[in-house]
Amino acid sequence: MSDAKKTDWAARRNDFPILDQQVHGRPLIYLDNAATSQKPRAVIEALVRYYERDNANVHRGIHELSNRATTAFEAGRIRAAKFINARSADEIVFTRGTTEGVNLVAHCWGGKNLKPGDVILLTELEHHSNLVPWQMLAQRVGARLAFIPVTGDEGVLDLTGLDSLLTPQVKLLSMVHISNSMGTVNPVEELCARARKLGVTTFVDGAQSAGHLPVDVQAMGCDFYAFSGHKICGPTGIGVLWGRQELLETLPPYQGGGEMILSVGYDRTEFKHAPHRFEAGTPDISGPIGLHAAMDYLDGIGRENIWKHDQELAGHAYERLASLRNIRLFGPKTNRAGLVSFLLDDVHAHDVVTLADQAGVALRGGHHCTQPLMHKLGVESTARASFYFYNTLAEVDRFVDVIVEIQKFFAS
Ligand code: C6P
Repeated sequence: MSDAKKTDWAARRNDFPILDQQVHGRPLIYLDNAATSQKPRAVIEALVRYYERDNANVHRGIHELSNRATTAFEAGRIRAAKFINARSADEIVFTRGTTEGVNLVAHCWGGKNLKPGDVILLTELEHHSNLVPWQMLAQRVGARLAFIPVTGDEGVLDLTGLDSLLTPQVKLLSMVHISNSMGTVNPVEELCARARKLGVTTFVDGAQSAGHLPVDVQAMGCDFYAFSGHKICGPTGIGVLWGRQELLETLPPYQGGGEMILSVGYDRTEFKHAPHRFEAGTPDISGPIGLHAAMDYLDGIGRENIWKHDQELAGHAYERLASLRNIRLFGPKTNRAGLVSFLLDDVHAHDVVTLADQAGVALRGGHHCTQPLMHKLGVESTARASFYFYNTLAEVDRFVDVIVEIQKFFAS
């Protein structure tokens, strides 16, 4: 029997107090996990414990509470390094989330390394967080963006023209690991290897991957990887940017302020080494503490088990939806991450989500912060169900039954 089969998923579900409630008189079925995940008791209790016993500012006090807070905060950094197999905790920069990770690299790495005429290569699948910061950077330094195309509704990258896209002008390849609107799993190891051979720096947006499958940044072969705590059962407001240490050390600070300095004079400042030079001011202290608990919790289950469970739920949802008429499905048919994206003929995605909500099913409808991709596919929006390990096959069935009811409602 596989480990995935041995996991007691019902017990794991009971770790999430929020799931035990009714919405509009129906049991809540939370299928908006790509937007944010729910929090297990272990994470909630770690936060309460910190605020009840240890709360103090970090890195500056020499009293007991400050020492405890600092130790717990830095333990979160060590845990994050282990979570993604970084070589050292010094490669872990705490951010507010994936978005800030991209902005930090665009500002610090891009500002230092890009010049007019350089090219930033992205994919057509990118979330606005991994697009807008690069547009802003390109405008600032006179660089330009290029895109690896997607095939169409399947949302798979078309790599046939990659060699011609990887021109000598390309200095950075930044790409999403798992697409939040299509469920595509990009071949990031292969793409990083091809870029690396040409001396191109690589950034991987791990917002949808870090909490769903085992991540090893060294094996991935990228230079930067970013993710958000709130999508992996951790608190909001905390995220991780990983960068190769030798690269981080070459970068200028992101923001100026307290805690990122070695010494300050009225006219000049000497900055700390990475990662502290990127963390100006009082950080989100409880964030890494809650994140630590979340990482322990997820690895207690095993991300390979979570991945198998995600795929089982999404595969079942996709198959059942594909058997319906008057539906357009997006994303790959196989090797799909734990979400399904779809449109019912002649029904706006927002209407699907509103009616599903009345039945207790939380979906997301909209452009999913991938507007250019939606335009390319000729749609404004899709409805999306995104799963996590605490969802069940029975919930997937109920979700599809609700979609069938919505179809009938609009057909009548
Ligand atoms: N996607 C979704 O519902 P932040 O907001 O910084 O935690 O994450 C941004 C982000 C970046 N990349 C990808 C691939 C993402 O999916 C997200 C967040 C949410 O799909 C909110 S739009």
